[in-house]
Amino acid sequence: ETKKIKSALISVYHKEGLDKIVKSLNNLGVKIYSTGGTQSFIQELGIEVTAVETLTGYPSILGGRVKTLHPKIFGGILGRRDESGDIQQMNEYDIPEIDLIIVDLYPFEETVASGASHSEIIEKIDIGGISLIRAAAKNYHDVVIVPSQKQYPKLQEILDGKKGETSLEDRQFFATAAFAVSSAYDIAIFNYFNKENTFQAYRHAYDDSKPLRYGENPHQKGTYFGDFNKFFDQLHGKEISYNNLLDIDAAVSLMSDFTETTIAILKHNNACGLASRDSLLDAWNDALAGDPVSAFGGIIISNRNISAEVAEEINKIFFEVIIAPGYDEKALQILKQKKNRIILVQKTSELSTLCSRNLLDGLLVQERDVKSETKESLKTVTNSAPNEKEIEDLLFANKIVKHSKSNAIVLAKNKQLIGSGIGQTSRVDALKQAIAKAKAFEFDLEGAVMASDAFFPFSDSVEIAHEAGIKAVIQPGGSIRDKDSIEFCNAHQMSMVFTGTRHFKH
Ligand code: 93A
Repeated sequence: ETKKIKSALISVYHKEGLDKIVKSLNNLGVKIYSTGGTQSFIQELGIEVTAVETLTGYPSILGGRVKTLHPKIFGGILGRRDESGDIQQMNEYDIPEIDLIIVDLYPFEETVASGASHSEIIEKIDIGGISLIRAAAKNYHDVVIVPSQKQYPKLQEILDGKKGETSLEDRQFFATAAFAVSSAYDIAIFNYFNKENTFQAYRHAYDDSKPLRYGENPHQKGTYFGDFNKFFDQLHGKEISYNNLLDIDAAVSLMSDFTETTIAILKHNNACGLASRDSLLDAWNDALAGDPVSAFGGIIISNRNISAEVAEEINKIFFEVIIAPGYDEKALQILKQKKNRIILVQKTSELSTLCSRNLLDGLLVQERDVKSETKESLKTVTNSAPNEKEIEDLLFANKIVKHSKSNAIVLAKNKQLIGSGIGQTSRVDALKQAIAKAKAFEFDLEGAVMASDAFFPFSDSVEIAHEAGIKAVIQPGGSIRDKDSIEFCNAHQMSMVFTGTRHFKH
């Protein structure tokens, strides 16, 4: 629904960049209301502006701490233009509609960073501005909110290119920006107040916070902020730990790429065993065979319900956590024999599309790696192409390598993980580790396939793979020396496919 801006309230701390906006507003005949310093700035441009005091009938009081906080202003923002009751009250109390709010908040963080005194910092907690932002964003159906200078270019475009007309989509875009600004602002204030950086302070607000017994190590405190119950029902076992959560997250992500009957065993967030089979029992046996040593104390994830028969086998080893969509009653009885064992029913695999982590006292955010390769996304780059069975294994290995810590190499055969090298500083080391593991558990590498999470910088990897008996390779490609690896494969009857997609995971 298109709306035309007819009136605006401007209250900004930093005035730079505002002149152009004000001139455009003036050209469109928009009525402008404004606060103290902003009002003077606009007047100096020779543009007509009404002081908020004229509107409210109150002067700016308490040292400017109360200047816009008034029903005439908030009524003008929050009044719904299509609700007869609101319209009636706005007429009754002589409240003008305010269609556009431009705010630039008191610089709280900058004031903290400047080493200002506590009282100076407290003064810089913007109340009126944040209220204007939230009110206007709440009524985005009727009002345009520009919550910081960052949105000036988009507003300018609307004023100059669209004669001040906005679509509902435009207003929703601004409202989203508004809540981003207001929430970040409040987080900055919270961080200032939470000087001790205690978990306790966080718990005031997060319903879903779960204090953990400790963090990654017993001397570190830890808390999980999130809704574990959204994903799982815990049927049995001890309290979930920080490291359990890391593994559970990794397991759920990994399994989301498998649709066939599959079991994976993870240790330290990486798969150490994984097999896809027609029967779950076979999947278990072959997942375990991948690395029975690492499996000790690991976590198990299945994408099929656990039967008594499978539970009987799983019960033979020591593990921390088991995740499955469900358990047969008898299976549950068997698995519950160990008091501490964490038994989880997975209810959903829908993880948020964005992932974040903390570093350098900041936040690093990215989209989740949800890209997965299919037969169609493979490009054969060697003279010989992989056969059908090899293609299956290549795609299978590629799914595992995507979820393994970089640098990673995964070796697979008959949809079984038979060796992997994980978290190595060189790709060759990852490959050597993968081969060593496969050999340690007496796998015959003849006819196995190799997947790499990123390209091979040199031909050494394919050379080592060839020596081990590997016949087919999957990798993203894209190295300036791809040719060297391809030529070596051609000379040694190996096939190689490129996916074009790198799957780093750090
Ligand atoms: O002290 S406030 O929290 N009280 C208010 O009522 C109020 N209204 C707007 N600060 C308030 N503002 C802020 O004033 C705006 O967010 C903006 O940062 C600043 C603009 O003041 P001036 O126009 O006087 O320079």
